[in-house]
Parts: sequence; structure tokens; C-alpha cells
Amino acid sequence: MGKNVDVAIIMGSDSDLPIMKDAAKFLDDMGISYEITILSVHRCPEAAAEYAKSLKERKVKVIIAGAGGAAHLPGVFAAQVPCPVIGVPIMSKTLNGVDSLYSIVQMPSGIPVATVAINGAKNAGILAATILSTSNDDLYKKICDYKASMNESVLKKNEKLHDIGYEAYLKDMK
Ligand code: RP5
Repeated sequence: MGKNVDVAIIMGSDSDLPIMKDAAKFLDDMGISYEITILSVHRCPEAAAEYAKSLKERKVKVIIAGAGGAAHLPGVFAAQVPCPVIGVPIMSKTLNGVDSLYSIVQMPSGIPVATVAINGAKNAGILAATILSTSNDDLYKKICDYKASMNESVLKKNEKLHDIGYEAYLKDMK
């Protein structure tokens, strides 16, 4: 930790990594610099506060923070670092992630966290890239290309459905 990166991906536990890797993968695909960190504001609060200070000093542009259960991590970073924070509510075992969602989305006025769907780490990566693309023409083009390829893929599927009918389509999906 010490380099200048555009995005910091933070998660409360290594048990969040199988979900949070989707944000990292999208940033990799877009060629965006990032660092990825496990830190808990509950279990290691001093280290988390030190890291927040370092993100502020290095002027990181976007934070993606994933946490589950009593998910305070995104809000605590949003309170300390003056950049957009995207919260990823992680699916919890006992309450299916509704606890994580409410913990992240219900921020007090003045400290926003842009909250994606439960386990929506890929969308967090896309949103971070989209924020960065507002001041980066190359990235803006990559986001436009990404959207165009999604558009094309849905239209192709629709064409195939019309061509072969739903029964054959479903067989092809197996
Ligand atoms: C949160 O507690 C983490 O973000 C994780 O989603 C949840 C459970 O953590 P572990 O007990 O699996 O380490 O802080």
C-alpha cells in the first residue's frame, strides 16, 4: 500500500472475496488501477482508520467497500475519505443480506454511500469505472463499447428465440 491507484476495493473479511473479486475483474478488464484490501472496522479499527487516512492522502478517486451483516465498513470509510464510496452488501447466512443492505444504504444525511444490489460487486466495478470515465475519454469509450456489446448480445438472443422457438432455445441452454 503506498502507490497511487484510482480505486480501492476494501472488504470486511476474506469470506467476502469470492463476491468482491467480480469488482476487481471488471476493473482489470477496463485497465483501471486499484488495490484490494481486507480490513474490518470492527475487528481491527486502528488499521482501518490508518488505511482511510492513507486513501485520503493519496487522493484515491473511488472506494468500493463490501461487507456483510452489521455492515459498517462502507459508511465508516465514507465518513473519513472525501471520494465517492460504493457499498456492496454481502449476502449473510442468517438474514440473506438484507441486514447488510439496510446497514449500508441507510446512511445519515451528509455521508452518502452509493449502494448496489446484494452481492452486486460487478455493478460496483462498473459504477466505479463509469465515475472515472467522466474525466477520461479512453475509459468513456470502453464503457460505451461494453454497453454496446451487451445491447448486441440481447438482440442476438431475441433473434435466435424468434428463429428457433422457445423449446429449441431452452434445449440449447442446457
Ligand atoms: C463482516 O462480517 C464481513 O464483511 C463479512 O461479510 C461478515 C462475516 O465475516 P467472517 O465471520 O466470515 O469473517 O464484517
